[in-house]
Amino acid sequence: MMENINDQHLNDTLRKIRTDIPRAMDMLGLDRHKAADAWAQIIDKKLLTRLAPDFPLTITICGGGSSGKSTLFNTIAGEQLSPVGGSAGLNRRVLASAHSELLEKENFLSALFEPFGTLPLPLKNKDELLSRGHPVYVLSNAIPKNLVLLDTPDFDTGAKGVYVNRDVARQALESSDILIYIFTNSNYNNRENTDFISEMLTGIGMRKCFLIYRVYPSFKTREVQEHAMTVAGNLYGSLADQYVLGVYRADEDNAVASGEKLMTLRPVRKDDPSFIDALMNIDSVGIRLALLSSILNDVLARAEEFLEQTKSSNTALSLYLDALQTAQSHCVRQALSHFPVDRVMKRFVDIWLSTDPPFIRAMRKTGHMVELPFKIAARTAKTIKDAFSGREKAFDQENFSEAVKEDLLSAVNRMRYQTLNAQISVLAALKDPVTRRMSDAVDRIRSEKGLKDEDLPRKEIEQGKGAIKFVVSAHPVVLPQQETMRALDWKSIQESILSRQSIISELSLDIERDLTDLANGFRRKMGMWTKIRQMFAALLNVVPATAAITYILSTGDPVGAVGIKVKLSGLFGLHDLYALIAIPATSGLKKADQTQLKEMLGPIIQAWLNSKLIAVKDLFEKEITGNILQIIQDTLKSSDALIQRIDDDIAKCKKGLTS
Ligand SMILES: Nc1nc2c(ncn2[C@@H]2O[C@H](COP(=O)(O)OP(=O)(O)OP(=O)(O)O)[C@@H](O)[C@H]2O)c(=O)[nH]1
Ligand SMILES: [Mg+2]
Repeated sequence: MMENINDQHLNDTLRKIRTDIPRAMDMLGLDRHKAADAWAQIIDKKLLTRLAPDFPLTITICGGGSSGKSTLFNTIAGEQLSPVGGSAGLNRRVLASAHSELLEKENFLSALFEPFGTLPLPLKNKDELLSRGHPVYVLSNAIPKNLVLLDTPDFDTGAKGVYVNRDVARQALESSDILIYIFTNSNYNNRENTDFISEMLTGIGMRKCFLIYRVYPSFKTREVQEHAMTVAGNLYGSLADQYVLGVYRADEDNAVASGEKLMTLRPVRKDDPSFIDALMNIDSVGIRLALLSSILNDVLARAEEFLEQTKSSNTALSLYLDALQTAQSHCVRQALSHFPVDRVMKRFVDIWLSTDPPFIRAMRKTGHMVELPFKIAARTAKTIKDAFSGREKAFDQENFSEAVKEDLLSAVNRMRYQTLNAQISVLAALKDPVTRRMSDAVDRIRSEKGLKDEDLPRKEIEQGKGAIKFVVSAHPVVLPQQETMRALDWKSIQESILSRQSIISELSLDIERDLTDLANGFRRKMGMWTKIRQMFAALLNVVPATAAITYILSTGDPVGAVGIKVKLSGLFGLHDLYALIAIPATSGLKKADQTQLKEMLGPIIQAWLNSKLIAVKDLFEKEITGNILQIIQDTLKSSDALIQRIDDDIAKCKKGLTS
């Protein structure tokens, strides 16, 4: 397993994951926060570096302000290199030190400081460390040749979560291999401090550390040990034994404070070697490989978590797409609440007559055949309309276009509201295949951990309606486009849509063709002209009446309704779409005539509505939803591909590690 860590393929794959995960998260509008950025930093700093396994380990002194970090640094170096003083927060930048043999090696410094993104400069004057700036280095032949020692700024000077030096400290700690944590009696049990260090030690990859307790000489070994164990427990939990390399005490000494002496470090556990011996004997290759493999495992585990988040967001996006398209279907349907039966029928009759075989036309001219005076029939409509009751409303020609306008206006307003709202609320029929998909998506997203409750999609069974109500938050991906749309002049969009109102009532070329095909079809089926006459008689009796009837376009089979029921080709999410043209009881049709009328009108209604449903949907997409739908579809397409690739790459890495 360990040899594989420096494997080139593994490195390349890791590099891909490292760029793909933030890209996927950005693509889906996920907030990367610190988590994903810190993860990427670790990969850059620890896994994608070109360090040879025998490269010296970076050992970093860390601790709260004025805990004695610089004093300890000087103690290890054997001379006063780093400034020490009573006011916490003295050191403002990182100081590195190593043996001259190392520092003189070509490219050593650039490799060492690669994680910092800047080359260090030699320390000229101790005071440089008192102001912020690039890291500096100083030579010290007292430092074991397998180590590079860092002195860091404190991470706790400041107040209320604003720590002046923490970012600099964090950068150094994240790039180091071993930590030396120095604490005092006043801060050993400070959870905020140990939590921060613990994150550095155990966050991604497990690092080992030395504990240095700066303590009053009067403290008994048992007390010192107890306090040190508290610290170790706070840092590593139950794993403390495996990761604490040694515990040392540095007794308070005025000679140290006055700069006359360096610290004296004594092992707390009596069998431990001296601190310097412990440093000298560090198995740097072993520690590096163990660290790299634990970082790699954690990095992959984190990658899987991030990938889960992106998958969940991707699911949420396709759920939103389904909800938006379902909402659009409802609005399109709403725009087609009225059906101009009279207009369609009149045209059909015209087509029928004009496609009559010549001998019938001739007969008609000579009066051998009953004329079909449609105008007269239409006039009777007015007298009949008063007979209708309940939901069956009456419309004449002018009212019809008013009604269409009203339908269209409320449909487009509803569509805009759904598109721009913070959430879509939509009913989906239980029977629709899309409902299953949406329902599964809701379950999957809700089972994800760490999501805010108000953002979670919801579903409720609507008792008695055979439907599920979905409430789906607008996905982050659509927010910018929603903003753009809000800034548009809605009045003029509305006008533009209304100016196209005729697409609902007009007899388009498609419909002309459909009606002609139907006429030919009927003629072929009927054959005998007596039958044809019979049929027209029925039509004439009834068409004026039906012309005045509101038709009901509904989902779900309108069982028991009296009228002409037609199953339409499904709109998105509305597969069970029916149109019903009520036939009033007053029409006086005989049962047989009714059946014939249904046979005749049914296909005409069907052809008309199917073509209108598409026309209105196209209009909505052009004027309202098109851009958002496009953005969602594009994002889904590219994030699907990216997710798949990351999935494969993570699997490849894991396979590489276990083989
Ligand atoms: N009496 C006593 N004072 C010490 C000892 N070690 C350090 N000090 C003093 O504690 C103060 C802080 O020490 P530093 O080494 O500067 O502490 P630091 O952790 O580097 O502090 P910052 O860089 O400000 O974060 C200085 O005045 C030191 O002289 C010790 O063993 N005994
Ligand atoms: Mg210091």
